[in-house]
Amino acid sequence: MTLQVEEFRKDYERVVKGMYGLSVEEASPFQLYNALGAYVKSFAGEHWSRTKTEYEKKQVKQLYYFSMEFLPGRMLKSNLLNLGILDVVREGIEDIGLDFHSIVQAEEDPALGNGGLGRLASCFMDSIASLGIPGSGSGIRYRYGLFQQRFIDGHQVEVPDNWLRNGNVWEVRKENKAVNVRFGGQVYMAEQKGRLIPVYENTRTILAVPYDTAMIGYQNELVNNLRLWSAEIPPEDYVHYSSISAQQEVNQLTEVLYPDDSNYEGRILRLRQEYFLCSAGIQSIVRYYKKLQLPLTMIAEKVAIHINDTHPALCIPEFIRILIDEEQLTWEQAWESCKKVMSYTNHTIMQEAMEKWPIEMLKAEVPRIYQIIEEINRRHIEKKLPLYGEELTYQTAIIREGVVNMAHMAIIGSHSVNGVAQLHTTILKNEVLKPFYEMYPTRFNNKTNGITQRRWLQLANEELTQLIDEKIGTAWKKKPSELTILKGFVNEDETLKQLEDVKLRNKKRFARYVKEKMDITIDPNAIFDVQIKRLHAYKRQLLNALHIISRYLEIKENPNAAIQPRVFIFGAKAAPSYLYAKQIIKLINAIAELVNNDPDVGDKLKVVFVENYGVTLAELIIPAADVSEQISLASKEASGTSNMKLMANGALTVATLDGANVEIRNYVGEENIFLFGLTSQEVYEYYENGTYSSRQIFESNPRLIKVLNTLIDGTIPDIQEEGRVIFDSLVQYNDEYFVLKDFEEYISVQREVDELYQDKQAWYRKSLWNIANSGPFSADFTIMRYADEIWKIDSQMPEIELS
Ligand code: T68
Repeated sequence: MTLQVEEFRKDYERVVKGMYGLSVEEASPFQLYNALGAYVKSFAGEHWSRTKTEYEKKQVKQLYYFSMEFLPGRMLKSNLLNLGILDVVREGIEDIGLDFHSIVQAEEDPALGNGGLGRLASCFMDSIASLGIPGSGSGIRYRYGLFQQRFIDGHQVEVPDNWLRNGNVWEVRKENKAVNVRFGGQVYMAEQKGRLIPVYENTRTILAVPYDTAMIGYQNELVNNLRLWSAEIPPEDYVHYSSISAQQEVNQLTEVLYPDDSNYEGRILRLRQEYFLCSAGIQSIVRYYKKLQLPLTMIAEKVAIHINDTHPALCIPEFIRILIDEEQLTWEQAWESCKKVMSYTNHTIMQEAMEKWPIEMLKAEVPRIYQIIEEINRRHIEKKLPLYGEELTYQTAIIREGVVNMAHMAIIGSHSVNGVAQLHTTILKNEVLKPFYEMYPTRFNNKTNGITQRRWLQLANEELTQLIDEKIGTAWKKKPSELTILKGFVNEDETLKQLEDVKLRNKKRFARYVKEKMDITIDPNAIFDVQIKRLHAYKRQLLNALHIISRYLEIKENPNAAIQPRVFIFGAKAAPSYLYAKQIIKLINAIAELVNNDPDVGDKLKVVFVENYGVTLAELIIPAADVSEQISLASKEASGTSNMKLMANGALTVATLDGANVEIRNYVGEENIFLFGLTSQEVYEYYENGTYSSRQIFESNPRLIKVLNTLIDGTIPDIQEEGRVIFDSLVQYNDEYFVLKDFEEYISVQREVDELYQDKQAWYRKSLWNIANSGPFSADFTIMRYADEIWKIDSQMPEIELS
């Protein structure tokens, strides 16, 4: 479909008038946005309906990606881009005399996720549609997204994110596709026609209503679906919900997203949310499959279900429940299908993030599901005991010490377990999930994460995109491996200069934002040094902060020394209950207060901690970054994905050999990345021999003494409590994440960064080299591998060829 500017203008003016009874001149930016959204949705509607019909007619195998979190970001521009009408629409809007940018900004950014895991799910949705893979997402339509972050006196304060206040133009409520989900009560087995069937008593039924959103493929006329479920009182059941408290219970279910990242909170409401998603999703899958009129024992030929971390792992017992209780399959039939259908991605090795539900809680909330889990566990033990002996078998038990281990269930009930970067997968095999690797070596595989260049390059960095197009043509947009052609330009001075100009303009754009929002003036000629990710001790924002303090002290000691100016940019939310992370936020804000207002410092050093970091801010910050901070303690960051986004936008990485940093190093070569710090092997050696002494390091390093003392001697304002806690965590409590151990090397590698930046040509040569090597981190590649190796699903686009 080709759209002409004139035609668009007429249509659009009609839509605005139809929706609001206003001319485009009279409509507000939000109304203009909403009307444009409605227009885009109807534009895609044709493809959406055709895709669905085709899938059904051809009976293609389909993927269902279950995730408790999706972070799609604003959808307007991305949908326009993927429909191939971005330029026409922008031109049409501007012809009318409207401001396209303000229309785009009127959209809420749906924060239905915490961080990397949720954003990965959305990058995957974009790639799945763009590669023509039949697949949909299953998640929860949280009434409130992740809290909005405000700083008051440098402290994080959380404000509810009422993102649906003005409605959501992209979603379609599908009341006719609603299903019932049962909670609580008692269940016992009774014989009926020679079969045992469950009889339920005193259960509560909640209606799960799906809201569908089009996932539009990149210029391929294919539209998949993201289905988010919302909890409601079943209309026929109002008598059971006459009390306010019963009504509240339903409303609460899909009210808020849990704000904990890489941490497990064993709360009943979270368990209910997880089961709600799994039950609603699996019921709707089985209902669809039955429409195809194929035997249920063949379901694995048409259905693949992916479990994004263990949060939706109850898909496994729910799938079994439906097949045996409702569809009368035998246990063996259900179990064999289950393993073939299910696959699971692990996103963390952090013990505190591993989901383990108390038995009593599962029994009370989902009694039938608990029975099924017990049976899975019983059969597992019975089968493996004679083969592997007591110790190993016991280590792999699903139920142990009063809790149900969700990762164990996810591995046992599926055919594939993958980590998200090579190093992470290796650690899973050799350390964290070792007993399982011995038992099921072929189930383990690696799928290094990826990002969609469509959002993170084409949309976020239009100028860089244009420059790349000028140099190598546009084929890279469908075939990201072609970015390597840019390697041929690293010795072309003109290209390097153009790259520098693009970066400078992006930095100016961000500087304007900082001036306007925070009233801080930053110099676009300084190095923009960026660390953007959730605040977590293992990610070591603290190490970054200590480096800033060290620079500050140097400037104070010698105010006239020549020093390369740098702006340190942070974006990070802390889980509301994670006190230590919040204390680090306060510390960084206090450092900002100190250095930004010290006349001795001037432009040499600035600290900018942006409020409310999320997808939208990432789109502004990433194109403006010179340095990408990827400094987690080696072994702890499963993959990281901001590392990939920043690299693709030409930032140079300061990194430990952790997560996907290792693979970035392998592609760009050691001389094009700033490496420092312990390796994961060294970290494990320390764990084994227990010889780490942070106090020793502290006491023998005069710089560290000076730097750490500022936390407790009043140099940094207003951090009496936080400063002491952080100081003690490093010196007194032996520095769990080896911050002090890596400090000196970090400082020295940062000096190399300063030196290199003196030579702009050398800097941008490396920058271009990084961009040229970012193709392999396309989520399109990642998804191709998932589809080929795990889901066994073909693309509907025969011409698709990526490498
Ligand atoms: C992240 N995990 C990993 N978890 O930390 C990161 N956790 O290394 C990786 O790149 C990314 O996943 C994608 O694989 C998370 O983001 C969570 O957000 C989370 C949410 C709830 C509970 C536990």
